[in-house]
Amino acid sequence: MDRADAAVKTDPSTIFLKDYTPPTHLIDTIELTVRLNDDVTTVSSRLVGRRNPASGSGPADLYLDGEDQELVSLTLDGRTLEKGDWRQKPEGIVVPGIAGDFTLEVEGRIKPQDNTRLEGLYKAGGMYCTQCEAEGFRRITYFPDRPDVMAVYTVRIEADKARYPVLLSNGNRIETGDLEEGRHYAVWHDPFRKPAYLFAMVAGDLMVDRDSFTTRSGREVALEIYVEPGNEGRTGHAMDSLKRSMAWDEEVYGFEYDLDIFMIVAVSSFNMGAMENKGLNIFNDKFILADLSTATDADFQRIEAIVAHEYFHNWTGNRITCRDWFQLSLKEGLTVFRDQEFSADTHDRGVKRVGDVRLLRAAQFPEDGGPTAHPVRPDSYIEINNFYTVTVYEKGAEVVRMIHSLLGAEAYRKGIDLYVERHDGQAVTCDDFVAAMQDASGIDLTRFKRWYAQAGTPRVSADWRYDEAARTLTLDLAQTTDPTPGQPDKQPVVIPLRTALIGENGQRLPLTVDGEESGDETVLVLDEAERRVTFSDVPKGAVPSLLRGFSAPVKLDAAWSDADLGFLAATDDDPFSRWEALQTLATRAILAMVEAKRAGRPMSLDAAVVSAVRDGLEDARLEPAFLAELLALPGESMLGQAMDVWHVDAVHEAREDAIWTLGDTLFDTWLALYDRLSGETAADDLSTAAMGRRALRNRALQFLVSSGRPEGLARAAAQVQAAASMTDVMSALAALNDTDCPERTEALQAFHDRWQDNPLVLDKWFTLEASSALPGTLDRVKELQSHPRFDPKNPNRIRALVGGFTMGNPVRFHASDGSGYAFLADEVLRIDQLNPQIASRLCQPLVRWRRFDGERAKAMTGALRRIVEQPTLSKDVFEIASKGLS
Ligand code: B3K
Ligand code: ZN
Repeated sequence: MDRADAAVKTDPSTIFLKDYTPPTHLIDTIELTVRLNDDVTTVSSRLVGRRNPASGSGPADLYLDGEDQELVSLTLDGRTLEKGDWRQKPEGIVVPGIAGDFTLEVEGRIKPQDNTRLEGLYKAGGMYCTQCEAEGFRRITYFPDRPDVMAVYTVRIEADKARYPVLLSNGNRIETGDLEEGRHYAVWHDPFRKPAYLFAMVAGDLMVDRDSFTTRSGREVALEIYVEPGNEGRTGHAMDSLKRSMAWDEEVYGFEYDLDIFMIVAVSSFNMGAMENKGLNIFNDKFILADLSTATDADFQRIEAIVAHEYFHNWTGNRITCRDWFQLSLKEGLTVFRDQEFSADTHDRGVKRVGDVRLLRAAQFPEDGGPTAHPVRPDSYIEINNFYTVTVYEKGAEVVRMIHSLLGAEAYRKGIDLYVERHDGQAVTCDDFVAAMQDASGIDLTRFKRWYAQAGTPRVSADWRYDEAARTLTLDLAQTTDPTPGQPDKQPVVIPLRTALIGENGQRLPLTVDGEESGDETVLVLDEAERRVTFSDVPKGAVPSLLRGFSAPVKLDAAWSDADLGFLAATDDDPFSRWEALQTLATRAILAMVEAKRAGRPMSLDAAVVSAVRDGLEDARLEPAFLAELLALPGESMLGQAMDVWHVDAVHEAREDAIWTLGDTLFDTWLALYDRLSGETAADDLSTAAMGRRALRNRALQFLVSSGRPEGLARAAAQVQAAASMTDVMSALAALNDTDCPERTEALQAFHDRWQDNPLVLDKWFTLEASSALPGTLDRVKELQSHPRFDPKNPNRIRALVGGFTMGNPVRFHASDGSGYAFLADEVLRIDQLNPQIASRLCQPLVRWRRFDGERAKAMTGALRRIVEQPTLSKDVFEIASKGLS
């Protein structure tokens, strides 16, 4: 797509990592006063700064970012600046010729009540709150809004006392008082230097849940969670998760909290999950509010993980931050790895790993293989908000995980200690992180760093030969990475492959690798295009178990026969590898069904899958939570990814048929399992074991319903009615959701009627309606856009209904008449006028058009073209849609 065709009014420019230069000036302190008013809010700031020695000496231009505000006055060292003393830029101003120390005072006016982008200071419901990452602070006041400018903040907030009794900002509250006309103020001081993106403030009429945590050095930290009235009593799980996160971070990383107070505020309109502002995290209320009647087990686990993630940023992100936004994975990849490990330690490690890999494959692999592919450390962007991606987060976490496995836990921890010793209080790069890991361990990570620079998912092939006479097994490994936009030639990366050999009796065998005894599990490092490894003294019948624990984010193509996979699915002691073996077997079988269907042949599920599932069901050693994962068939998009062209309808039908076969053939087993697990677990038991039993019982229910037999439907309908827990209600509704039957209609209606006053629970209903594979779903989605409880501006509502359809309903979204794509284009254009970040995220499914047949691809590119032709398009959507067409 030629940029000229796009007809955007502004020509958004690209920012490059190679153009980075240090800031000309540093800001040591900022005193900010925000006077909140219904019509116009005034913001005054007083910056004390100096010339940055790292950038040079003598007079230099001071650039201040600023957007969407009225600049009232500028005062430099006590002198009011006139028009000619500074220059206006499209997205900021320049004050020229500042040589030494200076004090700059800025007065401006903003209108948070009109801020629909939800960046900067905005109103959500009846409260004011902020979101400054990545570049929201410039929408509050003129400031060098870049993460390598770190200042000490003192913030005074003034507001009407009756309507906004609670006034919060980062750090410690140092003063409060009353003002005239029923107003009041609070002053907050944060002693830690921080970049502007970590600034936060809140004003509202809020309820608070208080608790405390004693750090290991004996300091008492006040913990406060603020919610809107009506939501009190639903913060217990978040508070408990917070305390456990604080203890885990001390124990595993030696990180102790550093202020006397830690606050969380839950807001109802928020662009993403949550934000780690220093001492004052702001959360999407979806990831705080939970109680037994409204939250599923998955909700409880997600809340715990996000609370932990944001808390963990206090050290990995806040104390040590990013030099520039290209380094985003420095804080995000590392912090995701940390939250994944926290959850693994808290629950079942194997199940957690399977879930993380599922997400990586479902979302990151397609990104890495499509037109918006970018490295973990991107080299350019148009709009940085588009780079809060699964690549930067989840692949970034895999990169840190590989460092952890190459170094071992002990050296990794030494690396973390060295990283903190060197860089506490600084804004640094991914190179600095890797250097600390390398220096602390003595392991050369030069080549490993290619993971940060090179986009694309490496493919690893593994082939082997057994020599019976010599008792050797020779393993040939090779890697390649397909070209990605801007990177036609790829180099080999460093791939740690955790490997074992499983003997005929299902046990791990002792390993001799290239003549060296290596225990019964080893990490083979593939850092060239090819590598040959010889295992000696190998008995006949041994099967290699490769990429155990998913030790690298690669696509593995290994020469397993179906019989090998069946064997590993029944015996491998590595949970990921065992799960993977059954997934691979099932994928092969379902793809064979797709082929048969497309060739007009009868299709049926390979008996090997049925017997692998039966073996799993009969294996008494397996934890229920793991068994529930093992028995889940690969999703439609995973199957689509395994094909050159994703034949949406054939994949849907083949998968449905496979589930029906398993439901029907093993009906009595599912029924016995379901009935045995019923009544075994109290609905209010939130232990990991109880969650696992519920997951397995609901897996059985899914197969029972899919069999189409009346006993299955009856059990699902009864489970909805019993409404023992939200997990059981939602699982039963999901099991019924693709079947056109009175049980479904009645159950959905009853759910709606019961929960229509609870927006977060009603979102679950919107998503169920939007993700049903039944025909007519798109019309239903359009109808629900006029539902009285559907707020078309609220990100959670949009994600539930529109996202539920476009991301959660492949067969209807990809309808061959293009209706789903046209609907999405309309929505992207509508939402872009209000909230570009949400619009840009929503647009993503359209850029994957190369994966589909000609007719669909044409309709998808047509929709993208209609989007880029919109003259007032945001940078956010422009970047995604235009890259999607390129
Ligand atoms: N750091 C925030 C994400 C900010 C997104 C800005 N578009 C939450 C997190 O990753 O912890
Ligand atoms: Zn984060």
